[in-house]
This record gives sequence, structure tokens and C-alpha cells, in this order.
Amino acid sequence: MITLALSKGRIFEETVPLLKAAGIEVLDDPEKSRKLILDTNQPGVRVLVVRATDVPTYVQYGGADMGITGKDTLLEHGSQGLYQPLDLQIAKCRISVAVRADFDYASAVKQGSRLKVATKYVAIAREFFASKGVHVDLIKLYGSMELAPLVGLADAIVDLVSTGNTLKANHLVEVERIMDISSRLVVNQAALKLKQEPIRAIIDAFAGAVGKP
Ligand code: PRT
Ligand code: MG
Repeated sequence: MITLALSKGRIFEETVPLLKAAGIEVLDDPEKSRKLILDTNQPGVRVLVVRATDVPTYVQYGGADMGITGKDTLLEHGSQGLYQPLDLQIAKCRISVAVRADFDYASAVKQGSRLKVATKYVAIAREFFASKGVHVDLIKLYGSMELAPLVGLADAIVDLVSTGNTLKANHLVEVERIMDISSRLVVNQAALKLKQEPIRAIIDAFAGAVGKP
């Protein structure tokens, strides 16, 4: 049995065509079903529905043989024990610094001001600002980072941006692009040895389908 950990929403939706290329069809819709273990048309393959941030943990500890997760999540979680054979080029976005449109970020940085930064990505933010030599107080949030600068909780946020519409709707502007993000296939190292043949077949099928509509 091969167990694949996926999160609902954009990653699941963008993984469906890759699974199809591997001859795998998920039999339930995770948005409609309350099941957390989904059967597929292949008796030897099942899908676990987990929170996006939990995918690396399931794969690392062998609760799943493989999973699909954003580079943001991997960098924040760490990738110990995870084999990363493929960038799947799905769920693309970037991780950026954004501030209120009326906040002069460039001057604050130039003057060496201490910045209050709200983010779910404290490791990525800490490393980025350290590399720039900017002193920051990091405030950990679990969602809706865009709200923090609007109510004075923070001067800046570090968050994912894709269309930019969420920033715009909240009168925020992107002032730095930290890095481009896409989702990766991650595989449990022990599973790769024990179930080499079926796992290799899935990796190869995904590799052949990457970037194809
Ligand atoms: O939503 P939930 O709290 O359950 O978990 P999650 O946010 O971790 O999961 P999910 O499914 O929302 O995101 C999973 C992965 O998709 C992320 O880890 C990224 O790798 C990737 N991804 C790609 C994105 C986006 N694009 C994205 N735009 N994840 C989140 N967003 C959010 C962003 O945080 C911001 O609030 O969408 C908003 C901005 O979108 P635009 O289009 O308005 O710029
Ligand atoms: Mg989300």
C-alpha cells in the first residue's frame, strides 16, 4: 500500500492531473466528504487528507509514504528525513514583505529602525531580515497576516502572495520579494527503500506530467 498525504484546496486540486498521469483517480471529493482517508481506483494507493502544515510531519514519521507540500512549509518545518525528488511547479506563489501603503519601508530600513513583523513564517522571516541586517521583532500569527499592519500590531508582514488581490483589498503594498514558491513531492526515506518500485513509478509519472496542462 502506498499512502500519499495531501492538503485540501489548491494543492489537492492541482495534484489531480498529476495523479491522473500516474493512472490514479481519487474516488471521493475531499471538499464534500468528511473522510480523512480516501480510496483511489488503485487498490494499492490511498490518500490522506491533512492540514497543509502537517504534510511534512506525516511523511517524516512514516504516517504517509509520500506527500505534496509548499516550499514555504518545507522551509519553515525543516526537511529532515525527507527525500525531495521533484518540484511539481504547482500552487505557485511568492513569499514577500508587505506594508501599509502609507508606511515608508525604505526609509525605515535605511534609518536602521527596528521593525515589527507579523508572520506565520518566522524562520523564513528571521533569516531574510538577518541577511539584510535589519533588526526585527517577529510576531507569530497563524492566519490573516494582512490584518496586522491595519490595526498597528505590526509594521510589516511576511506572507504568500499570488495575484496580489488580498494585499490590494487591504491597502497593503509588496515591498520585497523574498523567494518564489511552488510545491514539492516529498518521500519518506525508509519507504523509498522498502517500496521502491511503486514509489518510483509514481515519481516518474509525476515527472512526465510536470508543467503540462
Ligand atoms: O488555509 P489553511 O490554514 O488550511 O492552510 P494553508 O494556508 O497552509 O493551506 P493552503 O491550502 O491555503 O495553502 C497551501 C499551500 O499553497 C501554501 O503552503 C503555498 O505553498 C501554496 N499557495 C500558493 C498559497 C497561495 N498560493 C496563496 N495565495 N497559499 C496561500 N495563499 C494565500 C496567502 O497566504 C494570502 O492570504 O492567499 C492569499 C493571497 O492570495 P492573492 O491571490 O490574493 O495574492
Ligand atoms: Mg490558506
